[in-house]
Amino acid sequence: MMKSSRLILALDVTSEDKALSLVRDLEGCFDAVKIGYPLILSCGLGIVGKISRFSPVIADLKIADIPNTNRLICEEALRAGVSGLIAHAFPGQDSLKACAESARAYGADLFVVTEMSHPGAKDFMTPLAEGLAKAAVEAGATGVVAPATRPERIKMIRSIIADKIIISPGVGAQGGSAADAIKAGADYLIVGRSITGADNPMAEAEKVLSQFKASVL
Ligand code: OMP
Repeated sequence: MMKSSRLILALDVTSEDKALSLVRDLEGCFDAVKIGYPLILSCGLGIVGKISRFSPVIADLKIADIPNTNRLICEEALRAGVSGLIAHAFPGQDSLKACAESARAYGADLFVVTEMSHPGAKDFMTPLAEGLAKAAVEAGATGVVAPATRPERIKMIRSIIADKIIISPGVGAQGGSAADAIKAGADYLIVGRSITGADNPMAEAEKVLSQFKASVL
């Protein structure tokens, strides 16, 4: 993934036409498209090839199983053409290593969830986030997913993962600020509904991009 716009578009829509028209209309505004269960379950894995004509695709399958099942899931997504995967670390180092090895074999990126961005993450994930971030480093992941809704947690996670990449969801619809997430150490922002659900998605994407530029100057 090239760091140019530093925006990852979260394509949580369930219509292929809508997904492809957003990708086409917003081409150039983002560095990657993140797709997950909503789009893959509604359209099938073939959607990966169609989107990757325009952009690298990250499969957000939040992979969280035993090592063998993890490997099988990763390989299906990688064979379909994704260039990045998102996995959970809580099943343990062996499960995470299976994802890391599969990603490496295809020259793809692996991002590991640390603390999630929604309020309920505090129920179980907050006390575990440090260990999950360390597991990501140990597994040789490309980077982690950390919450734009809690910039102070991005800062804490950055102190553990050094120069690994932080991709950060929670800006816009979940209330997080792009500028605060970047200042705290996020490398990329993952933004979905505030752009994909806007009357003018391009204007909304440009708004996020300008906040990005302003905070890195
Ligand atoms: P919006 O809230 O619509 O901008 O979308 C955020 C995207 O990031 C969705 O696709 C979520 O599934 C995803 N996400 C989070 O919102 N919080 C997390 O902690 C982790 C993710 C993720 O792994 O991408």
